[in-house]
Amino acid sequence: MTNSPWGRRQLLKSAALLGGAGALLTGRPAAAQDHAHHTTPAPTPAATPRKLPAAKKVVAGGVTPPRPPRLVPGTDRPATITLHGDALHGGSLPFVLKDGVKEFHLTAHEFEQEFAPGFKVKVWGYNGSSPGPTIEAVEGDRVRILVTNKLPEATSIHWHGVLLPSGMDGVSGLSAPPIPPGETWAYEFTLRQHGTQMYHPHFDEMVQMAVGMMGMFVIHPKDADMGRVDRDYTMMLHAWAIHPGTSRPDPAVMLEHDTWTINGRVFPAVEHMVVKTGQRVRLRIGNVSMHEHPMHIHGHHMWVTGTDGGMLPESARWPETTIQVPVGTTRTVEFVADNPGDWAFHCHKSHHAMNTMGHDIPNFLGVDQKGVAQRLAEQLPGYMPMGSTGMGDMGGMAGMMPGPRNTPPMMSGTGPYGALDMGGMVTVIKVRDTLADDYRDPGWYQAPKGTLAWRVS
Ligand SMILES: [Cu+2]
Repeated sequence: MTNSPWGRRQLLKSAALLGGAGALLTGRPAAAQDHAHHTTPAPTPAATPRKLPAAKKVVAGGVTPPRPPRLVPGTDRPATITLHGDALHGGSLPFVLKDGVKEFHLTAHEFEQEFAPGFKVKVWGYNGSSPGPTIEAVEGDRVRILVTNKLPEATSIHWHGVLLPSGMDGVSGLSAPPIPPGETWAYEFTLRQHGTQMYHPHFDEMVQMAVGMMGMFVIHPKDADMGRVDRDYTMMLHAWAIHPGTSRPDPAVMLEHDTWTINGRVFPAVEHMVVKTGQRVRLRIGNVSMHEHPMHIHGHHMWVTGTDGGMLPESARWPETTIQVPVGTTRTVEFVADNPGDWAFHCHKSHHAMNTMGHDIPNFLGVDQKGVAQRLAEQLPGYMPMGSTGMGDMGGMAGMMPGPRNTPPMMSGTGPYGALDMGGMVTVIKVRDTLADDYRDPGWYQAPKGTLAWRVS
């Protein structure tokens, strides 16, 4: 524990306040004490239900599976690809057609999800995934969504931004009763809009969303020519408080989150987006976390084409390189991938582009701390201070040294040119002139001669 940034923070606090290892001996991270603004206890493990969908495994050794083109059933429109979604349906929830109604089935339950290989988190989600599978349909469809509750408490689903009858809106106690544990309820409505929407509980939402219950709801326009793109991606951003050494998100934390995910994974385990040069690409980004996320694209300009309030008229679209995704909204952007290469796509809050750390570690930047470190190390074996020249080395060091159990290194990506010094809410857009038909991961970009930065002296 002492070698992690968390450990450093704890040790410093302990040394200052408790004269030693007091806080360590309690076994409870100080942040849990600092930020317990609310008294709601962490959810208790669900009673073991008999049959649950298996949790999806993080794709090990190569985070990006092939994503061959797939069509929205009954149309010639490219279906959306939900990052880390299953291979067969691209992360969209399969349905059965019953008397003209598309019937979907979501099961809310607890399971373990690997945010990165070896970093296992006990989440609540749907059908073995957090965020749950994307509900993908077409404007004009009548949909019925069966929701089975296998959680230890009641739940409901609110269809965020979907225009529907009041009784289907899923606000427990206001629209309809909540769904008790063990029961299955149905929501049914006709989609009279198109756009990028979401779903999430509206029962004990502070706890249920904090531990992972959410999903995307993509509605394609009835007009097949409207807003056509070549590649369509869907992702949800989320903020978690998973105290180092633990595996259960702490819903009582209001703002000091420590784990930042794109579709329930942290960089470098976040799926990359693989596109062909010249393609028009759509990114649908949802956020029901407690923080806004300014998502930044490299190498391209993107146009904001929609929100959860609908598609923007062309005259109202504007170009950005960073799109703010506020809390409780979706943002849809498009860009033409006209620049081959490996391009970062990440939250521009630099604390969100890294993995676990305490945010109030003392600032030692520029301080000669050799003497201090030595004296502290005498009292606290294993003590290691924050770098005097920055924290760039820490990812590598934290990656090599044993940290708290079940805690990813702070910044741990490795690229073709070495350490990436990033984690959290980061992924890569790979633009290539040629790709295999199934859009399998082409590997790292080879910079053509004369296009790579070089050492001068
Ligand atoms: Cu962010």
